[in-house]
Amino acid sequence: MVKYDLLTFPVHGDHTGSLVALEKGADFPFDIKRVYYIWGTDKNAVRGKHAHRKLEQVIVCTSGSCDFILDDGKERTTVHLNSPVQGLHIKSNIWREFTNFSPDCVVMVLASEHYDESDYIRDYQTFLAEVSTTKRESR
Ligand code: T46
Repeated sequence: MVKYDLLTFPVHGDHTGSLVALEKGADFPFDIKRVYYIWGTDKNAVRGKHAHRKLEQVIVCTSGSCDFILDDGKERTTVHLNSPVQGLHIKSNIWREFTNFSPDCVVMVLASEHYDESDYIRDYQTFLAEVSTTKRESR
């Protein structure tokens, strides 16, 4: 099974609308160092196609929907995101691709580290080699 968590955030709402607050602590798994968001993506575009050596992220589809394909080097699974109340927590060494964007899709990402291109593994064969080495070392 590919490891990931689907977090459900507490909602503060009343008849005027809803609000989710994300702070490190019980409801959130790490200190947030960076936030970015992605929108205006063509339905069939495929983004991502990389893994991270260290970075952890929580991914929230604040509007619309999209699919995240997660790959740990052995298996692949698809997670459909369509709620601003849910966050997909991905740790390091998971290859991700995301696609099937609805026209109103806005993906907000909360990241544990500042942007660092050297943390990216953008070549799939390099990813497979690195995850098999990491697994051997952690035995
Ligand atoms: C991830 C998925 C979910 C920056 O300058 N700063 C940033 O913080 C980020 C995230 C990107 N960039 C630049 C780098 C590229 O020139 O923005 C451009 C597009 O980035 P990228 O092709 O990596 O975008 P995605 O949508 O394929 O991937 C992004 C994140 O990079 C990645 O960490 O997990 O969203």
